[in-house]
Amino acid sequence: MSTAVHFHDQHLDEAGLSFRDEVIAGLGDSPKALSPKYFYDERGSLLFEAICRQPEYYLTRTEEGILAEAAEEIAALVGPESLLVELGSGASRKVRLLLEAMRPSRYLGVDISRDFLLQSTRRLAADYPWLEVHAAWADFSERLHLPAGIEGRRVVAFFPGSSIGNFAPAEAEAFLGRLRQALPPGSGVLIGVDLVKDRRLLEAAYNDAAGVTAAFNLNLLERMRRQLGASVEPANFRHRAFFDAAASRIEMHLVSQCPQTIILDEHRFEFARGETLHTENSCKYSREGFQALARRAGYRSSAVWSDAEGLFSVHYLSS
Ligand code: AVI
Repeated sequence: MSTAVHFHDQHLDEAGLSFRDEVIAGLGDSPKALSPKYFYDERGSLLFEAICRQPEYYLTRTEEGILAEAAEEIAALVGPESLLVELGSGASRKVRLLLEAMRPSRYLGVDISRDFLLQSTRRLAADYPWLEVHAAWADFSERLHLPAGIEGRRVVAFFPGSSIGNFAPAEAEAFLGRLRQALPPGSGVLIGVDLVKDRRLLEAAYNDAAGVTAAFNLNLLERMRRQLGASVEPANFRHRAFFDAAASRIEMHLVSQCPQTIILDEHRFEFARGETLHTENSCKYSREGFQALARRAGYRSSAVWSDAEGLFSVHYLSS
């Protein structure tokens, strides 16, 4: 097998609104809001990797621990000769645990951040010469389809990191339903889901002492300046993240520190002092709550794994 990556360009901007259009729509809205998918330009993807290494951000290391322990069991559930599709592949180390245990014949990484996707899939191709590696540059939250010609005998979609939590529950259900339809019958979904827990632990995870999550949040404004030429002063905003227990979610905002205006071409967006731009929701579930959501999306919950402290869960859903 060659170490080349088969690249599938799924023409991101055709799939939905472009960053510019969404900034104009989101900053013009009341309250102001923007999709968290725009965090992930190259700098944002690197900052996210750094978040995953912060001591307060328990999600990554806990999920890795669960996967390391359950890898053989997962491999047995999935069976050999499969296609492993990783949604939001980033620079993930987690998938390596699965690759080594499952030994799928093909791997497809799907990510919104093109350069990051290419670098990480090239590394996989170099490290696993027996694996046929594909990369699809795509916004899978908008449109899901397997690139032509790479269907495997069995498909397993791996959606780690509790990224499902960045959808509202109704959207998560709709997304899982679309995923089920995009995969051949008999496919499975292996999905990491963060569990609801003590507010202090949750809030610490999104307010790390080193300020990496703050930099990640503020990078959205820097990206507007870099990529769109917007006139915006990130230093005039502050990161805020808190747990809303009623909605069972962490909310992230950028809080305007003074009255100010963001200018993008002919558009002007006024911010009052204290007004926020809502940048992310990160929903937290109980095991049973997530199983019920998956059932509504048409899946059978075949297995759930968790850590000893009950911080995080990994579900295997069968379609
Ligand atoms: C990618 N996603 C699951 C992360 C989360 O925890 O919601 C993104 C993140 N936002 C702030 N910290 C990490």
